Amino acid sequence: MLDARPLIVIPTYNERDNLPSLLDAVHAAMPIADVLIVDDNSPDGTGDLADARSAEDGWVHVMHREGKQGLGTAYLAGFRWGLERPYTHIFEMDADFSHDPRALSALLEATVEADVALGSRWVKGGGTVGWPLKRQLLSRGGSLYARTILGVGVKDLTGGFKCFRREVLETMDLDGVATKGYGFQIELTWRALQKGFDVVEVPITFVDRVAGQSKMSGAIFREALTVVWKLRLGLV
Ligand SMILES: Nc1nc2c(ncn2[C@@H]2O[C@H](COP(=O)(O)OP(=O)(O)OP(=O)(O)O)[C@@H](O)[C@H]2O)c(=O)[nH]1
Ligand SMILES: [Mg+2]
Repeated sequence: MLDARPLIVIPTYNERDNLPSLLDAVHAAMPIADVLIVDDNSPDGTGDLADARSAEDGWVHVMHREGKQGLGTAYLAGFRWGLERPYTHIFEMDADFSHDPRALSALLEATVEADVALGSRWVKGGGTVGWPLKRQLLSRGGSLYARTILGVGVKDLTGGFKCFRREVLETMDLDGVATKGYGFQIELTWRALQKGFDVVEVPITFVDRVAGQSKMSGAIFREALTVVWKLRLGLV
């Protein structure tokens, strides 16, 4: 994909311990990509760290938002930023090394045949490292629940390591996306499928975060459970 100009959107909230080495690894894995960090005024100074890096490296861009507003709106803001510029592909990626930068190329390659490539834990060749059985079951069960209600074939609906061809995001009504947490991932994939885009799953090994703290909460989980029904019933 010599003519690709990818943008990797990375939302951050208190990822000071991960960000510098993550940026190194991302750039080593995909030197043709730009990175946009969307920081929600992290109390640990992640935003300042990102600014310093951006001043050094032209491929690093930073968007600052006033306070913690959720992963979903951070991505939407990042997508809009990317669509205002001539990027050909837009990636979603976490800052905590759960998403191995070495899988970026496989995701990009997969969009030669498809419109959206999803990093997937629950297809052959994929999996998790460092996750207790309980969390694995929760994730598998969550995807099975969503897949059954929505009637789609995607095995990992809650993953957040994705590559969209820009046309997909251009076509979707981003203003209509209301989900903030995990449900956001389900909603985006569902909307892409509804628009008739091809979605392919690429096996990834998801590694539990080593540094920093999780932002997973009961509220985020409950939102994901209800959004599936809202999508199915056409309420959003
Ligand atoms: N800008 C922004 N980023 C966020 C917000 N919430 C989470 N993030 C980032 O989104 C990514 C995913 O969040 P995580 O806390 O790793 O969520 P998770 O992967 O479900 O939880 P763990 O498995 O414990 O890591 C990370 O890069 C976070 O820093 C938010 O409200 N705003
Ligand atoms: Mg994480």
